[in-house]
Amino acid sequence: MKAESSVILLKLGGGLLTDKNNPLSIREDVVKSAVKQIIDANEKIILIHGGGSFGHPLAKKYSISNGFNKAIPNQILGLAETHHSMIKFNSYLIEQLLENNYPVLSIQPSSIFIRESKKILFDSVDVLETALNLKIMPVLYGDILLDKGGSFSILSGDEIILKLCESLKTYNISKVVFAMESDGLFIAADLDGSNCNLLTECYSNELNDLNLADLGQKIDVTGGIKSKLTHIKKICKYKIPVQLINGLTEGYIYKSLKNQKINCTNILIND
Ligand code: IP8
Repeated sequence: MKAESSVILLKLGGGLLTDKNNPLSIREDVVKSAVKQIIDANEKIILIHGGGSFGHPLAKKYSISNGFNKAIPNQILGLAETHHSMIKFNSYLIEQLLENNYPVLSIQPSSIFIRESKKILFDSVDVLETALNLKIMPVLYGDILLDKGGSFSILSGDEIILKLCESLKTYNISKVVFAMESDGLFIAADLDGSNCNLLTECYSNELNDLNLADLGQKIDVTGGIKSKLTHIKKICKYKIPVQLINGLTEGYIYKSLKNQKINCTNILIND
């Protein structure tokens, strides 16, 4: 079927919504502000959020991303706990949206994505598109990922975005927005990386030549800035522009959703 309407994929980073230094702690003011901006923008959105202090510390403790390992005590229980912790975080966000009378549908990624060898399988795109048709915002999140080979790993929000870019049928993705705790990608201006400048605009064919500064802020089992760049390159292959914005700057989520000018990183597509 031909794509008729467009949708924005918005990822709210886990580091933005939670306090990564304190396990299981939500930055309530940040979540409330993000929710208000999403509601005010009133656009068609699929919302994806990261794990932050609900996902990463547990995933790390039980070495979930490295798969099944008999030597790790209680690893399977830890897998279940990691998933449940994400549900608790997700429920908080969902409640904020519903309290503001905004129709949302929480979709459990570990129930609709599965790994088979190196591939991640996903065939529930109709659920998301039907929700969008009904003016319901689907909400997904980084989760555990079961593997048909008898193991498991972590499914990051960024990987979910990639699968959606590959799979949406009746919706065009007009852009992917990553709301983070920094203004975007930074270019190292000198060799030791002590000086860096915000990259405000760049074409997708220039992504391989960037001398990115790694501001290395986190314990992130799904990989920091390098893995973000890898995902961005893959998204651009689908001819979808990407915007990296600071979700802590007042009004930026709203402005991004409304295509208003902001100080951020814009990755544009070459014709
Ligand atoms: O924060 C990771 O998702 P991400 C999810 O999008 C877990 O990388 C469970 C650690």
